[in-house]
Amino acid sequence: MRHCLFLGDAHITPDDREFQKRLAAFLVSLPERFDHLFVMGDLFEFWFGFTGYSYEEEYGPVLQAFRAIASAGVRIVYFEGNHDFSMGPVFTKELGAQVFPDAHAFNVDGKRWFLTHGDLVAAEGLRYGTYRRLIRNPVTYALIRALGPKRTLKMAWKLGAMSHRVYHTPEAYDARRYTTFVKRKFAAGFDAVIMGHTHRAGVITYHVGDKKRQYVNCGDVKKAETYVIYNPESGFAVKKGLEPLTDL
Ligand SMILES: [Mn+2]
Repeated sequence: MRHCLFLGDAHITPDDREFQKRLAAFLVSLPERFDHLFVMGDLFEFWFGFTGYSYEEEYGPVLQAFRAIASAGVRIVYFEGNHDFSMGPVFTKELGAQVFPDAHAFNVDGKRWFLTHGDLVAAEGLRYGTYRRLIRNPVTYALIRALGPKRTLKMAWKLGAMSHRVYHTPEAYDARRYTTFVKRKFAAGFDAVIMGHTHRAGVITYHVGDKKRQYVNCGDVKKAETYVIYNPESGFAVKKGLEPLTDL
């Protein structure tokens, strides 16, 4: 893993044709420049992976770009959010993506990274945890599968609105909760904690003893057009603007 790009929280809807095309044009400029694309969750306003349903109608431009970069050798790593869950065969089979429903740790250039969407950080001790358990359980998944894509998608926009009410509370973005969480991860030996969900991009460096630790958030790739890059020489950096990349 050498050159990585992190993005998320676009909450793309089928109506977002212009943004989807803009993001697609940006994504297809990644091969040769980045070998890993980390989607940090909530890229889509709603995604549930059904076998035999590919979301072409809803998210065609973005999916075509994913296909192009996957076949050009970019490894896609997807951390599910609170709007996109059970990514399913489009991601795991067709795009060959690594999909993580919750959190995962990677060793990169001798450092330990902890990655997760971030909704559970805000959820600790809140009604949000209950909401998440309600959505993310085998019974709900079975019900969604039984409903099928057409009926589920009709309902999804209502569920999305519910999720926004539950998640987008002041507590949900309370920076102190994130600070407490990342410090706990630093104490556990992680060098970097990488998340999304707050829609606030940043690379914050902490000095823990003689070690440098970092909290990285990729922010909102749609409204703020922010994302984060990593390379072994200069580390993490926030970038802004979705013009296709031209420099190497
Ligand atoms: Mn989220």
